[in-house]
Amino acid sequence: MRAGLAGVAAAAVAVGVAEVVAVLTGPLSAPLLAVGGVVVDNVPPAMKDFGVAVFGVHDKTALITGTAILLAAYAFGLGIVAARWWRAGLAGIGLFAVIGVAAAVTRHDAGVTAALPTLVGAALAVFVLRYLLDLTRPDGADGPVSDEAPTEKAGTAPTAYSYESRRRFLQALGIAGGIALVSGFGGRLLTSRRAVTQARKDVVLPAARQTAPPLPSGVQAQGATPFVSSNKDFYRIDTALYPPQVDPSTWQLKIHGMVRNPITITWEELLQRPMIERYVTLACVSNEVGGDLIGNALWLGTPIKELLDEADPLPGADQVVQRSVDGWTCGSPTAALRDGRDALLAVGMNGVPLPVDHGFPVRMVVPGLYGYVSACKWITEIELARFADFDAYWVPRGWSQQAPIKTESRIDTPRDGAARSPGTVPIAGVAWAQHRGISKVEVQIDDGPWAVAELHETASADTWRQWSYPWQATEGQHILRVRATDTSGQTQTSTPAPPAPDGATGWHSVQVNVG
Ligand SMILES: Nc1nc2c(c(=O)[nH]1)N[C@H]1C(S)=C(S)[C@@H](COP(=O)(O)O)O[C@H]1N2
Ligand SMILES: [Mo]
Repeated sequence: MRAGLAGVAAAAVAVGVAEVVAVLTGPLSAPLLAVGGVVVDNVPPAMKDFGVAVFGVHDKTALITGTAILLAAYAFGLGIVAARWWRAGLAGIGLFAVIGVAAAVTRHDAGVTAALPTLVGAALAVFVLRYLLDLTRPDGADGPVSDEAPTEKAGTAPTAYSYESRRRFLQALGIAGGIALVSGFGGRLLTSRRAVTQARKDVVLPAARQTAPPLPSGVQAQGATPFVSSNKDFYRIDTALYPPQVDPSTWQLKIHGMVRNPITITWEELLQRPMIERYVTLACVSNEVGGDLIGNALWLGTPIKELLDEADPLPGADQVVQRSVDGWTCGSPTAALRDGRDALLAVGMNGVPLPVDHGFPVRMVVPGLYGYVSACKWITEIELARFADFDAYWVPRGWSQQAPIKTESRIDTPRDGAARSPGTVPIAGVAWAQHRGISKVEVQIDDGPWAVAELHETASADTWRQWSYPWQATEGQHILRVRATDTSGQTQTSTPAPPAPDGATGWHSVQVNVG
């Protein structure tokens, strides 16, 4: 037990101090985040249907916690082994170092310095473990922990622990724990102070040459989700365990590949370009039927079409590959980005610079395409290519190369399992078919006929549309269903499909108890 605790304490000091070193070498070079990042990038495609494929905030916390628990278990065992056979303990720490270093230096754009946090941590772990283990020697046992493999005699040493030896051990354990906590949290704090928060505060967004038309007064259906999602409530999905910190003063966008005129533009140059403001509803392909991985915001940005026209893509360049500073990629059809839709290289979200979590300083926003094929955050590179020649991040992981957003609808009120009194019960929700637009929403009560819901006004075909329906509810348990039709005349299919490979289908339904 004591030896196990010594192992855990040594690992905690290693991880904590590594966080301090990582203040200099970058947050992703700290062993926990580095290993977590490797896990994120290597989740087997077979797990894609469990929604692991896109990492929301909760998946990230779970992943880091899980990695930490595994490490603690490993360190506990290592302490016990090391108490009997020191060299095996050393080898165990060596293995930890190899894994941590390998993970850190293979992260996108990592230099050799990314190895430092793990190396410093591992070296300290050796000393801490040795020191603590020596304190765990029972009184009367001679010398330090054995360097040799255990012999028959090992373990037969006297086992009397005096009060004094226990006190010394616990004291040392406490000090090690304190060092781990202070360095771990201190390192994190210093890292966050190096973040781009201040640079973001200093940004003054240019005025839009063309502002979005004011929202019609009737966009909001009572009981439906807010028509404009606040930045705080806007869903967040990405593979970044620590959001990339990109200083606008050093930001650049390179447009190259199959183009006649490669272009590189800086932040200053980008802000000089004509900006427009548009409401666009983003949606995640991993959204389940009825799910909330969808949000609508007012984006400020420059039309990507104009930049692409200047770069002048070569014939055959049917894919616009977007790459973020952390190496993530997505690919959109070149035709979609040049067909006149409001595809933006965006710098503003709901009147403020992009939040760091949503891609500060620059991201793409493309009406009508799922986020994983169009909405690159922290973008730094655009490469014209052929779909036949390049698969972006999620494609080898089991998702389609091309993924236009499917026509979908959702009931926001009543919630599933809600109770209501008989009489008029408002049903309301949202429907979306970005860039085509919604033309009809229908509601079905139990197995009754489909009834046409009232469609509320909306900003454009690129935004979701709210709907409502006054239901004359009768006593009993009822199932409410919704389906939408887009302006191309397509009605949502009733056939349920999971999110992979190109978006979920099926009708959203809720159960309501009236009584
Ligand atoms: N750099 C980067 N950009 C990214 C992703 C990512 O993992 N990394 N995820 C994409 C996905 S899957 C979606 S749905 C949208 C979500 O954007 P949001 O987090 O601003 O809502 O971002 C896209 N852009
Ligand atoms: Mo997504």
